[in-house]
Amino acid sequence: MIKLHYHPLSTFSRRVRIALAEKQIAYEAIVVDLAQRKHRDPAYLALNPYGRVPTLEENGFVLYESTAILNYLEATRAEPPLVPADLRQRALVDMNMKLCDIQMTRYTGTIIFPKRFLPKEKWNEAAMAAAKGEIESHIAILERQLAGKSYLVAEQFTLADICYLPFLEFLPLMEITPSPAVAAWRERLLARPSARATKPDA
Ligand SMILES: N[C@@H](CCC(=O)N[C@@H](CS)C(=O)NCC(=O)O)C(=O)O
Repeated sequence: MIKLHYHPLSTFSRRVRIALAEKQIAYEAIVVDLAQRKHRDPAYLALNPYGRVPTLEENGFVLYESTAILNYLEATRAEPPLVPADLRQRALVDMNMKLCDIQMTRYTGTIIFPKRFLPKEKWNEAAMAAAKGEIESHIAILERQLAGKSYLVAEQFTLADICYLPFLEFLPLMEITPSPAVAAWRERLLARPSARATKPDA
């Protein structure tokens, strides 16, 4: 059985939990208490030397990095499919997964982490404003991409949408008002049962 080391407030862990829910895969959920710095314990670092969540284990096989885990779940449990059958469309899913990390999540942490977990005195407001600008530029590109479409690729809910979903949750916290197509896409994604079941408390 799959074991997932995760934290309930972790955005990257949520990607994997959503995929597991979409595919109705039973798994053992193991909370890594980040507040207690359990991700820095030698036992956890032996599993994942980067000390981050999520980490997946299956019969001695260990995998970290949420996008690699999503691809592994898709490769080993194809139903229901979270990538299109067409190879070019599938390549577009990969491209969008990568762009999510280099154009979006690279910047969201600068805003979301302090706002969720640090007192205001510790916020780096200049860095947060710069990050917000980067995210808004990316969202302007997504707006054009999503115009007249329900999902990022192939009119199908895919791993690319899953990658964005936990971060779209926090657009209000980041004080980013999404443009119409992005707003509709966000609502569509957040309404999924897998998203509702994994919504963080804070
Ligand atoms: N690129 C990683 C990012 C994972 C990540 O940054 N997880 C955060 C929680 S959302 C974490 O474990 N932070 C603890 C730390 O970096 O010390 C992935 O996609 O899995």
